[in-house]
Amino acid sequence: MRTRVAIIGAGPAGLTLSCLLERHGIDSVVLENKSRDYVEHRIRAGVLEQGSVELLEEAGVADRMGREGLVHHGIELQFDGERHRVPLSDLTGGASIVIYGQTEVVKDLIAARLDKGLPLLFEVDDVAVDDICSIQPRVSFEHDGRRHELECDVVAGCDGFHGVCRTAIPDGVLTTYTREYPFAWLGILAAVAPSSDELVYAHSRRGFALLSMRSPQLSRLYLQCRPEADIALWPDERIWDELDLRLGVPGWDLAHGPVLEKGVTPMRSFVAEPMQYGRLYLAGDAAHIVPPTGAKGLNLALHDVGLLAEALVSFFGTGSRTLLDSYSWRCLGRVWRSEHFSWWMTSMLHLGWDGDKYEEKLQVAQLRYTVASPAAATSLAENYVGTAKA
Ligand code: FAS
Ligand code: PHB
Repeated sequence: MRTRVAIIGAGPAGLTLSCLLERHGIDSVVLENKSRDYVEHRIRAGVLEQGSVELLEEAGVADRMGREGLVHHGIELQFDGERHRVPLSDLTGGASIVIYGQTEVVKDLIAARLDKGLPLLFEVDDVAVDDICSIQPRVSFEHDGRRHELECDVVAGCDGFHGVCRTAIPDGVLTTYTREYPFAWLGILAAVAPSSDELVYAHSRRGFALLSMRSPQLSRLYLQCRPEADIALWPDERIWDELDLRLGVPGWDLAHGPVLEKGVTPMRSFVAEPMQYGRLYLAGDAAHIVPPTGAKGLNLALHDVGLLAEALVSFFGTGSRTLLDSYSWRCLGRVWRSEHFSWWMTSMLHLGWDGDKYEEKLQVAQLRYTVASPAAATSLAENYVGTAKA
């Protein structure tokens, strides 16, 4: 087999890259080790920055999102039993966010690829990346009981944090930066209309909670828990009780409903620099991870592949390597802006387990300043909608 670009991973990064390249007549092969059903139902992100929406429109996969996505112009910060709106669009010259589940983005991308009969292989095994410093890298893998070899000009490592591409880079090349948090998120998907028109990020003495949604009939809610939390010890009733306690404000009730899915997501910050080596280019979670508090993970992945697609179009179109050689540098500014914002939101909203009253007072002071000061609110808003200068 031979292609221009071998893309490892059919998550949002790999799939969006394949669609963008196809729009410019550049062929690629996408290799995914899970099944189509698995990747289409893996519940993850829900917030798309305006820039991400525009990129998906450029990739030609935004029609259903345009019909079904929920456009939001603000979020709510809650603390000390008060709820305050941050008017995102008013503070950023009209920028907005769209609530549209990552599962739906992935379904739209897969459908677009398969409808055109373009190569997207699911359930591949034992992927190996070789000769990444030559002008002819090779990707080998098992599929349908046979070993295959894919020759290519470039390998795009879009295989997430636990993939094989980052680890194909020799020891000593990468510098990694990491931060573990003593928190995780217990998330539920519930068949009940959201009890708020906009997202609610709630700081409380019992810990953080987030009210989000997927549609007018589907709620997505999270609560801060310990990393080792056992979901089996969280029956639906206990989850709803805890969400009531953390999100409740006078005169407002959280509607309950059937829980369709629940799970615990660990929280970490991670960056690998540089995001390229030889003819291998890393994008998305393969290169960096952020805690979900800032709703940046998916958006950062899409930003990476937008830059990578632009660089590959230039390389294959003109032979120029300028954009490819500066790919990592052009990504990392926004990566670190998102890392900082995600760490800042997480630190401001999540209560430590040690009951440190001083830290709790600092958090409330930061929250109160953020909603009271137009300058502070604007800083949060431009980071949240993705227009902050890196
Ligand atoms: P992905 O991990 O999505 O995709 C990588 C793909 O590569 C996967 O399909 C994987 O199966 C495949 N793969 C891995 N190894 C392979 C191999 N050896 N060969 C072939 N394929 C391989 N972000 C938010 O903004 N908000 C959230 O609420 C949020 N919640 C999250 C919850 C969880 C449990 C996780 C893990 C992440 C969450 N994220 C969230 C972040 C998430 O949305 C990621 O940022 C986003 O999926 C990144 O997309 P990709 O880089 O494409 O990586
Ligand atoms: C979600 O809807 O899944 C979501 C929204 C905002 C976040 C994280 C997750 O910060």
